[in-house]
Amino acid sequence: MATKTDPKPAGVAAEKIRSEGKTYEGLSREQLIEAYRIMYTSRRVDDREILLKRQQKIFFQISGAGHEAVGVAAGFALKPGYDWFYPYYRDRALCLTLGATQHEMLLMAVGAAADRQSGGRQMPSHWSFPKFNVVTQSSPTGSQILQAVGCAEGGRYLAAHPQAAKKSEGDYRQFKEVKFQRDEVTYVSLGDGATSEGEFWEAMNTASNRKLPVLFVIEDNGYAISVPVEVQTAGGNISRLVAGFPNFHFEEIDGTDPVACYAAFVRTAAHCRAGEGPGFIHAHVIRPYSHSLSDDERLYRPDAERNRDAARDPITRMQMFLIRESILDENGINKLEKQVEDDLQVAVDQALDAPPPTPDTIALYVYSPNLDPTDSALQREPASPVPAADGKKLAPKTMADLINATLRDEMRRDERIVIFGEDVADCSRQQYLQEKLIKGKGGVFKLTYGLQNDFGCDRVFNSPLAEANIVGRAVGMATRGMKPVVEIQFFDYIWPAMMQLRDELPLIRWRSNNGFSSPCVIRVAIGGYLTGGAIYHSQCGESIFTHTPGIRVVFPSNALDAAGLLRTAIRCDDPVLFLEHKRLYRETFGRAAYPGPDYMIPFGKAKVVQAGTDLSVITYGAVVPRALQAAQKLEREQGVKVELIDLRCLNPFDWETIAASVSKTNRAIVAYEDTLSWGYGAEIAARIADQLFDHLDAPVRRVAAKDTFVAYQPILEDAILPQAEDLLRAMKELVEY
Ligand SMILES: Cc1ncc(C[n+]2csc(CCOP(=O)(O)OP(=O)(O)O)c2C)c(N)n1
Ligand SMILES: [Mg+2]
Repeated sequence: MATKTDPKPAGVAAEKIRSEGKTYEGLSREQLIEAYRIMYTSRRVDDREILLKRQQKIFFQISGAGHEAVGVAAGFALKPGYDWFYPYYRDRALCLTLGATQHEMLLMAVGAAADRQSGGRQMPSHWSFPKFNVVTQSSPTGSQILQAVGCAEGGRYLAAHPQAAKKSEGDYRQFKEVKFQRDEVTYVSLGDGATSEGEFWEAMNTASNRKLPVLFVIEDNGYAISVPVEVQTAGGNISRLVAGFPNFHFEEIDGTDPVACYAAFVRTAAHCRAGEGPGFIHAHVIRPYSHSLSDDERLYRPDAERNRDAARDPITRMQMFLIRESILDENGINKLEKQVEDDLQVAVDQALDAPPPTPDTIALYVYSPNLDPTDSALQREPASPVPAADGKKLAPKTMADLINATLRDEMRRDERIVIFGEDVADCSRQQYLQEKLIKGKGGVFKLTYGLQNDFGCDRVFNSPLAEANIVGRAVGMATRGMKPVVEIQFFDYIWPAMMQLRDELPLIRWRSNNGFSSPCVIRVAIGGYLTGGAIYHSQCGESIFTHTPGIRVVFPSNALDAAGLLRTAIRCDDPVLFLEHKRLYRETFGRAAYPGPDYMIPFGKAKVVQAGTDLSVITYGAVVPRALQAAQKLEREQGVKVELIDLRCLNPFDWETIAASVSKTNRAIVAYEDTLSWGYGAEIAARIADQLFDHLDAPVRRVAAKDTFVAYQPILEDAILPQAEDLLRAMKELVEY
């Protein structure tokens, strides 16, 4: 093991005196004993969990065996509750060093009600300790890395805008304690296998480019389940591949040697804290216990290879080191281990006695328990339009104008808001703006135009062309209490962010038992009817997101609703997917004067666009004006009165308004722009059939797109998407049924 000492003085007595004060890369003898105690505890918790799993007293086990030394070293070099941590599942020793207890770990393993990390929702070793800034972890390999980047950016932003951290009444800020340190570091660790995930490279790119204080730790045990590192990583060594990223401090170390690891962490953390950029520690470790209890590595690793690993076991190496350095003798080691065993037994007994959660807790924390965005009290009337200088009323504005105005007013009101995405800035090369050489862009649809100019480039900036990067960073920032309002340029390109949108963003609160939350806003340009938008600029697909618990989904059809709902989205304590129909951005339909900086519409409240008695049409988005056109024609031609309902918000949706309407008209059409089968309307139709069956005089009909993608040629596009004529035909059929 690496030690840094003065040359040995002559004579035993002299050596004894010297060795009392001797340190090992700055670690005292007491710290080394403590390191061993934690490493040994970590290993023994794994051993006990394995036993408990075999006895079917717990339901899953994954160990940190072989990774203890690097974890303890990181925990010694960094500061719990000051720095931030995104540890992966093998970081048991790190968490113990930061202050977590074996008791808390075992409560998670049995899935106890008292498991504060997740309330019995997550597998063991999915760490979450708010008091130490250990942020809730999930199972997808690599999804934590971009969040760590966002977390580091959040810290840096807050250091530059300290007043933004202040609590404020009346919106999400009331419920979030925001803390930051000027020289904080964000630790994120992952395995050699996880470095193959695209999100790893996206995170490295942004951390490097923005010189962020992120400390990447690769715990390289040579395998990802059964796949060896040379298959995973070109050339077999990740350090060689990443060496070209600027601004990094790199270390490649023996991760089974806590002293060498500690020294590397101290050097790397100093680089990060000084604002020089990110750090990268590549630690070679071992994996003595197979991947998990579901894996038997003897199927793909011969004994000789496994024995070579065993010879580097950090627990035995550390034991031998302590004895060799006369820090502990055999007796001392035995005493320490006995104490660990005794403490562990108490923790195991307590965990086995701990009652499980009751099933009535399952819906807790899917959404914020503090702020209900459906509360009718949020509703505000539009401010009366300010008369223009010439006394005339202000000209009605488009949906695009009002979204832009709402963003501007909210940014003025709440300094925690940052906006980023592809092309959203006015101009990344600031000096062009300052010298007034250019006008600025502000988004491909110009929705964010002028915001960088008004609020500066640390609040409005371009991201790389990488959607997971946008959402993952937003999740990390929002976890810190920031309010990122990010943009996905086209719904058709939301899919690279799907891991973040499905497995991370909506789950942060529920899986951490309300320990963390991530209420950001994802604005997305969506939809077709563009004449030439074709397959990749016309998609809908909202039902994929309404199918995901934990994320609110909003889809306005007009300018006023867009303004009111966007404001609610921004002030909300839940994550929101805000879908903006491209065709409606500048449509004449639904223009309005700006309703002022307080205008809000609660979520889950539909709007009755026109009242009627003969048939209910339930729809949203760009189908609203088409349905209105059809309904007006039907009334002119046949005197049929259609009740047209614009849902406005898809999750939650306004079942009460639907039920009241269908109970009155006894006939229902659900119309939507997405493909017919498995679309959003299928759920509404099923609920009507299920709960309003006795009121129905006709089958529930759906009008939607054909089950294809949207084609380029306008004749095909028209045939694929639902048109006013399709709606009219269905309305006629249903009233005549
Ligand atoms: C996105 C994703 N794909 C697959 C898995 C299944 N899986 C869990 S761990 C693992 C291997 C991880 O290997 P590595 O990153 O080297 O970490 P190690 O387990 O070796 O410490 C795989 C494939 C997963 N959890 N997430
Ligand atoms: Mg591995």
